[in-house]
Amino acid sequence: MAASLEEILSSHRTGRPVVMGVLNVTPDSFSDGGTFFDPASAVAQAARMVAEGADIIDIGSESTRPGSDRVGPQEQIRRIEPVLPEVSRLGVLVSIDTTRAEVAAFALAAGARIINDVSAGRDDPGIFELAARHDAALALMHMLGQPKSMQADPRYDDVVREVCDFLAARLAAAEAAGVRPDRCIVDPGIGFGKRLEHNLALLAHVAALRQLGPPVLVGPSRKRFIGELTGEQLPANRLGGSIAACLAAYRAGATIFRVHEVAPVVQAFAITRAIDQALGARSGAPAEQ
Ligand code: HH2
Repeated sequence: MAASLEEILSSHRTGRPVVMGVLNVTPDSFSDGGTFFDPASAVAQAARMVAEGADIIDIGSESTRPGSDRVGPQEQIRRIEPVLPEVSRLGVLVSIDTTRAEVAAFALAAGARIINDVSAGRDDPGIFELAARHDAALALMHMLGQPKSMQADPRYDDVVREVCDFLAARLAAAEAAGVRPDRCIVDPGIGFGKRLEHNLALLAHVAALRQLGPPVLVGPSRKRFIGELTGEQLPANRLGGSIAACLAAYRAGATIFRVHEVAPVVQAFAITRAIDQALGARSGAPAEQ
């Protein structure tokens, strides 16, 4: 059973892993650019991910890969218009991956319930007020700089502390604009202005982000750090690394996972949870005789 919005927003308390399937309606995304640019293939891919057990479909119409150019709100809306209402009709929770309030407003009117803002409200502060007005869930992600230049020379003194401080400040800004804290999700932004060691530190120290309060979302799927560690050049061949990163982040306290391949990740979590339950059953109170 797919999770409800309330189950997703309380996943950090229940430990339920939530799988968010990526749907890039773009010609140029880093791992699947162009594959789902055609509306019919995008809707078919969403239906496939729903059948595979996705709890959320995250629809994006602007690539944020390193070096990418921005796409204006009108063009973003033009791209999602034939897709988002159809995906919403599948009965799955829809999230809109955008930094622009105009695009998010269109998506919410067409059935989306979650705004996934990789700029955490810095590109367009109107997104906070919009989320508050619609009581939408709001994912706030850390990014150092802008996609065009973020990988040029990312530096931190203490990446985990700086990402936590940034997210705490953005949570406060969202709350000041009327967003309820219990509608927020935080995300360390794997690959967004980070070197290999930064990505690994953030995945290892999700527990520090958990201290902020909201559930933690991570998006390691197919990203460059997996290629750097393994030599695998093709993003589509990075499934093993993607699953390992999700499971490690789950162990550290993350509960929402943004992934390109849903079925293998759902399977990995089914096994992880069954083993966790076996552990709990054995180490719990001894059964009465
Ligand atoms: N990563 C990407 C896009 N959106 N949103 C959140 N919350 N967290 C992430 O880690 C994240 C995200 C980049 O991945 P992808 O959508 O596959 O590529 P592109 O930006 O090239 O479309």
